[in-house]
Order: sequence, then structure tokens, then C-alpha cells
Amino acid sequence: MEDRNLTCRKIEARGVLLPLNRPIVSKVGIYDEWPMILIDLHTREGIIGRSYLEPYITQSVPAIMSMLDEMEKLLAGKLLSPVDNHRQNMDAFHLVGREGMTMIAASGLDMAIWDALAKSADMPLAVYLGGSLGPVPAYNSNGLWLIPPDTLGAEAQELVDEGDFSGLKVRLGRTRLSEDLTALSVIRSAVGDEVKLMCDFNQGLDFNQALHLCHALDDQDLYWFEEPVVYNNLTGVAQLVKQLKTPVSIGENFYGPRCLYQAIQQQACDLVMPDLMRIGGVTGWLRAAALAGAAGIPVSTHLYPEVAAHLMRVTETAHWLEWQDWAAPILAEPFELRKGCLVIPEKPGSGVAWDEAAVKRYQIR
Ligand code: SMN
Ligand code: MG
Repeated sequence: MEDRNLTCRKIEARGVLLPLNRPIVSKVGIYDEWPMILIDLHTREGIIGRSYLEPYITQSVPAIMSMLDEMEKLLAGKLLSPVDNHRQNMDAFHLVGREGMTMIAASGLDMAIWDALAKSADMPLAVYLGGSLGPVPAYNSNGLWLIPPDTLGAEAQELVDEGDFSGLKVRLGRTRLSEDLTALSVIRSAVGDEVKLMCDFNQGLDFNQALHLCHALDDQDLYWFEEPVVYNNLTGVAQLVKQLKTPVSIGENFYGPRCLYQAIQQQACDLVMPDLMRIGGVTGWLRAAALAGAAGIPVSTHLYPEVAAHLMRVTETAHWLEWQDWAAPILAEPFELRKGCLVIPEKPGSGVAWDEAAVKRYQIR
């Protein structure tokens, strides 16, 4: 039998701070620049597995890099086995919590490990996981932040045109209901009634505000209501799910598949959208997707469109891919969009590789 085993030699992590075409103005924060941690997992066999993390908060970059250093000590010299490697990371840091930085660092490593394994099998990740290549339906999440409503019409049209998209994400939860209604009417006048509008409150409402605002917006033909309240208020979301006609989506803050399981058990989601940095990378995604599939709950992605596209090809109840181009400045070959779908490149692994000159330009650590 040919020896396809891979062994970890070292993990290289670099922090970059990237410019954003459209600043993020949301209830979870206002960001002009976007930090990323680029991970290169070098194997003794010469294959390099790559992934990136998007930790939102620039100040968190050194802390996550330090977790990666500790996890490198555990992994160096060991065989790459995502399941075993993930368990080892969880066991090692269990007593400071499996969530937060522990899960974020472990998730980044997990994505790099799967990339290396798929490369060593000379297959795109989707194919390595038992799926096939094909277009992945996406909505554009690159804009429509909490900016003055009169600027939203032109921006919505631009966002549709960026990839012939049939869905856009709109951020809502302004101080007054009338401002949100104006924002929606400006966007609708620009792009028409056929374009789906996914709306995100970014946890910005308390339960009573959410109850009021979501009822007031329930007849606006919105495609989903995302994260109306703080992410760990599953009881509150369950009440909203029961009362509203518009489907409620949560999941970008699920730390590991068990959180998704709890949300399903508590009927706190019509739709889910795990984030690869929090669900446990590819390994966590596969486990979470199986639970959602068994429960018949549609699964969308959150950030990480390149890796997420592969996973949508093997997700039983795959719904929508969230498209952002935020990694584009440092990617050697940003993925293509065609007719509102993300096109997975016919390359081994995830297809994530760095433009090294750009990495040097934006490197902060
Ligand atoms: C989001 C993502 C990244 C930064 C701010 C807000 C948002 C989303 O929750 O779902 O895209
Ligand atoms: Mg969101």
C-alpha cells in the first residue's frame, strides 16, 4: 500500500490587516480593516496545508497566534488525522474552555490539515470528501451595512452586478423602525422584488425589541431574520421562531456541533449557518451538517466562502453560500463567480493560496 501519511513539520502563522472595499458598519462592530491569520501547515512530506482565520478583532490576533504556537507543539511530528488532532487540541485546552480562542485556533488548524490531506490525494476538497465539483449558489454579503438609507439603492444594484446575484444580505436594526422600512424600500426599488433579501440584526436587539421589530417586518418578504438577539439566548430565539412567519436563522456563533444540536433541540432555528472558525473547521462542519441534515434544517455558510463552497457540495441540506470577497487582497487566485454561484477551482485541496507580495504589504505580525 502506498504510504500517503502526512506528518506535521511546523506551523507558520502570520497576521495581516486587509483593506475593505466597503467598511463594516454593524451592531457587532464597525471595522474599516479586516484582520486575518494565515496558516501554513508544513508537512515532512513537503505538502503545505493552508487556511485562514477571520477573527474580527485585530487585538485578538496575537492571542490566537499564541494558541496556534501551543497547538503546534502538540502536533509537531504527529500524523495528520483531523479527528485525532482535533480531539487532542480540545483535550489539551478543555480547562480554559472548548469555545473561544481554543476552538478558533483548532478550527484554523483543522482546515489546514484537510487542505493538506486533499492535496496529498491530488483531489479538490469536495471530491476528497466524497462529493463533486459544481456551482454553489451564493448571495452577496459584501455590503448594505447600517449606512444612510439613501445610499443603499445604488449599492444594492452594484452588489447584484458583482456576480449576477439573486440574493443580498441587508443589515437591519436601526434606531427607528421607519429607517429600516426606508432602507428596505430603497433597496427594493433598486433591485426589484425577485432578489432575495436576507436580513441580519447581528444580535443587536434585546428580546422585547426583537419581538416588536420582527413582527413589524414580518410582512416585508424578507428571506430570513438572522441573529435578532444575543447568540446564547436560545430561549428567546425559540419564541421568535414560534411566532414569526419569516424563517429565523442563527449559527455563526455556534461553538462546535453540540451548540447546533442544542439549538435544534430547543427549536431555536428554522435555518442554520455555522461559521468554520467556530464550528470546528471541516471536521466540526461535517458533524454539524449531519445533525442539521437529520433534522431537515437547511444549512447556509458564514464567511470562509472558499472552504465553505467545498463543504456545501457534501452538505445534505445545503442552502446558501455567503459570499464575501474580503480575503481577495491576499489570495493568489480569488475564486470566480458565475451566474450567482461560486465556482470551485479544479485544483487539489481547498484552492486557498497566498499572493506573497500582498501578504508582505499587509502583514502586521
Ligand atoms: C457579519 C460578518 C462579519 C462581520 C460583521 C457581520 C455578519 C454576517 O454577521 O453574517 O455576515
Ligand atoms: Mg450574521
